[in-house]
This record gives sequence, C-alpha cells and structure tokens, in this order.
Amino acid sequence: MALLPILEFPDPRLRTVAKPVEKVDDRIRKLAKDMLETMYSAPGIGLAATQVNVHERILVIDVSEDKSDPHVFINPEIEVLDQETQGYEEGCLSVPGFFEEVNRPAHIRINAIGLDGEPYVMEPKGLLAVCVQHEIDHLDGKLFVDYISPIKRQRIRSKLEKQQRKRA
Ligand code: QAP
Ligand code: CO
Repeated sequence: MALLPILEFPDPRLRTVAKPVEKVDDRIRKLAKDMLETMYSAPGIGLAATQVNVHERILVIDVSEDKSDPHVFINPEIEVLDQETQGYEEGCLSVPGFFEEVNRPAHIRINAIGLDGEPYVMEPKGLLAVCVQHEIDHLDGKLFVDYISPIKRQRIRSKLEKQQRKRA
C-alpha cells in the first residue's frame, strides 16, 4: 500500500507528454494499484500517472459512489463518435479547490489495454466519458484550466501558488 504525492498546478511537470507503456508487467500493476489507492484516499474519481510524476500512459478511474467500479486504462486512445458535446463542472486533484464548466464530446469510443495486457474497447457515457477525456488530457500535458478563460486560469494559478508558498 502506497500513497503517491500529487503534483499541483502550475507545476511544469504536469505539462510532460507521457510515453506509451511498452509492457504490462508487475511494475505497471503495482503503479496502477498505488494510483487507485491514492485516488480513493484523496478522494477523487480519476487520476493520471502524470499527476504522480510518472510519465507513462496509464490512468485510473472510478465514478461509482462506493469504490465498486475501478477502471485501469493503459495506452488509451479516443475516437469521437459524433458532434454532440456535454458540459460538466470539472475539478482535478492537481487543481484542488477549483471547479469550472468544460464542454467535451459526449459520445466517444476508447481503445485501451487492461491490467491483463489485453486490448479492450468501451463506449463510456456521461461522467465516465467526461472523466476519461480529462485524464487522457493529463497524459498529453493538458489540464482542464486550459479550456477556461485566461482571467480565471490566472486567478487560480495565483491562489494555488500562494498556498504552495505557505506550505513550503
Ligand atoms: C477528474 O477529478 C474529473 O478540487 C477527476 O478539492 C472531475 O477526482 C473529471 C477533487 C470532475 C470530470 C469531472 C478535486 C477532490 C477531485 C478537488 C477528481 C478537491 C477535492 C477531483
Ligand atoms: Co485532473
């Protein structure tokens, strides 16, 4: 059991583009387990490896009420199925205390590899679809605050920098 420290905006390491996982081995399975524990303990509904300063393409999500539906996505790839978008008030464990509305494609298909090393496909709906897109953004060095107005983003940056200075 290990809780991993979570990087916070505007840490430049959150801008790293993650590399594909080459082999699903015990190291990757341990990382996924530690990421799930870290996410549940936060508590959060999604966490990307980038946020724990591991720059490999792996993310964990559980949007259930009772931690009953953990998903691990390795090397996830997204396909947008139609033009429809949905707005959702997003947050992020790397942007603690701030929530803003973001619009994203509503209907997507995900191709990923599971912890067993086997590829799988899913068509997530609703919050799960939102969350998968938010987490894949992390693997590409993007954050939900990149979609909001520069004024709001700057305000969030200043507040978090101030908190981080107090803690350091
Ligand atoms: C991403 O985010 C997400 O600010 C996962 O004070 C969130 O788990 C995708 C959290 C919403 C779609 C919709 C954030 C916890 C958790 C905070 C999270 C906080 C405490 C965020
Ligand atoms: Co996030």
